[in-house]
Amino acid sequence: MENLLNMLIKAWEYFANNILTQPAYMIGVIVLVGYLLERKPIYEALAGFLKATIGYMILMVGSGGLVNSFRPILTGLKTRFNLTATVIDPYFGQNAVTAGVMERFGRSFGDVMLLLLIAFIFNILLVRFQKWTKLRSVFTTGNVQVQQAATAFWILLFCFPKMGRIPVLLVMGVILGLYWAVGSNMTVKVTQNLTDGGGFAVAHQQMFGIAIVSWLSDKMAAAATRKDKKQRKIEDVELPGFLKIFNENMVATGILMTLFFGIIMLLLGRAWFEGLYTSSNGATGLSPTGSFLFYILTTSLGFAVNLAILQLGVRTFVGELTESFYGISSRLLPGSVPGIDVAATFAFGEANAVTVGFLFGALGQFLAIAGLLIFHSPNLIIAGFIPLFFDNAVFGVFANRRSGAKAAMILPFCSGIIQVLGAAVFSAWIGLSQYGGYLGMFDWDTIWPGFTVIMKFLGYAGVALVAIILIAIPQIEYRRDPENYFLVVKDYEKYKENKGIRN
Ligand code: ASC
Repeated sequence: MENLLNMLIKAWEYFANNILTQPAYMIGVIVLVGYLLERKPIYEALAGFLKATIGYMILMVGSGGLVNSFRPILTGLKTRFNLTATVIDPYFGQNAVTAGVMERFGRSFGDVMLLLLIAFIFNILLVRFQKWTKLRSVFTTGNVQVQQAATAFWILLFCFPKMGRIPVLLVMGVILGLYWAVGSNMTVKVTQNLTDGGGFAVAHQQMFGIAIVSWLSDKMAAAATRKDKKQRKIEDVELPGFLKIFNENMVATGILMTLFFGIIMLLLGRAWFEGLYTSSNGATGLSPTGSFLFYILTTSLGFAVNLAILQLGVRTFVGELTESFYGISSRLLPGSVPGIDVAATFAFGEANAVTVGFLFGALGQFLAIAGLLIFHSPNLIIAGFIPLFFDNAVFGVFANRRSGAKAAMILPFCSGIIQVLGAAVFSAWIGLSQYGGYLGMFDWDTIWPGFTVIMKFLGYAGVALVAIILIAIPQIEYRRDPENYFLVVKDYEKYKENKGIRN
């Protein structure tokens, strides 16, 4: 009996470490299973597995390239100017939990993986019982699930420091599983609109954010129509004279990022990058004989390079995923879509919206950080590249698609301010700022702090209330349009016909 249990644990660990938390293989396996369920020949299923996995790996080269080049530049501000500050970045947040959870709560980080498993299974069950839950999406982005499970684990211990090990896992497993299912479900319709029936939802760290931004954009669009004002999308803006070159995405991104990162890099100074070179044994940074000007240029233009790689990766795997998921949604999980990395949306919509969203988000964040400095906030925030880019750029894309250029500037700008202020207050309150990092993505600066307040002050009744709120959301969404609610994933063409959507 004990042997069997050990074997099961080993098998789970193997699966968790190699597949569940490695989204490239996770997506590959989903494609493989989907094709097998569709009774495709095994060689086709394997080919699909390879294409999806390789495509996802390409996406990760792009998104990893972005993060690795620009994260050190932003966090460099902390060391360069000797600031005691909390870095908002999911990996820094995860490290902060790992560093503090034993010291502060006497718990081990190992439980985080169990929490992840419980929440994931719960998410699948919620979708399986769709008839009652109205949930349509399974969260598959494993790298992000680890970070969220870690932060959620901390939050629950903060609310209930004395809660036993098993209750912690069960309670948070339910709340987190609900958040994954409900959050990604909220992105289903708008992602289908954006991708013209791409057959996936977003499973990341700003799902409520996407729903809020889309809702506000729709309101802005409706208000403009009422006033008979023409709404211009970013792609419709005709720039005069030499500014025309900004219509080409790579040129626009190249120029804007060179200006943006150029200023920050000049602020850090040449010596800082030479120091990076020495400490990394030449792996990154600027060699003492190199040109600083060209170093800045290469780094900044790398933004457009990595974005192009990322988009290529998405195009490689999305087709396979859409086609194969039919097998899963027709046999295992009816009426469902996979929730995948938010980066997948960057291959759709207007490419310049990505750049616009990022830059306006950065403006908002820097303004808020300046506010923290001016008002001598006890907790200072350092902008992390991941919240800056993956939250705000995606808000830009959805806002531009649903409303236009104005929404794509205003909404990410507001998000930037909210991210910094939310993270500053929340990370200090729950004690993670002490360990130097916080997850910091949009949902974790807004709705999670809200959940935490409810649970901290209402205790177990608060846990129940949070669960009820989450359970109620898809019910409300469903009731608003019962006829098309499932159709939007089952038959997007028919859905468009019903709604009178062209294109
Ligand atoms: C995150 C995180 C990443 C990136 C990646 C974007 O939140 O932890 O590694 O965003 O998922 O593609």
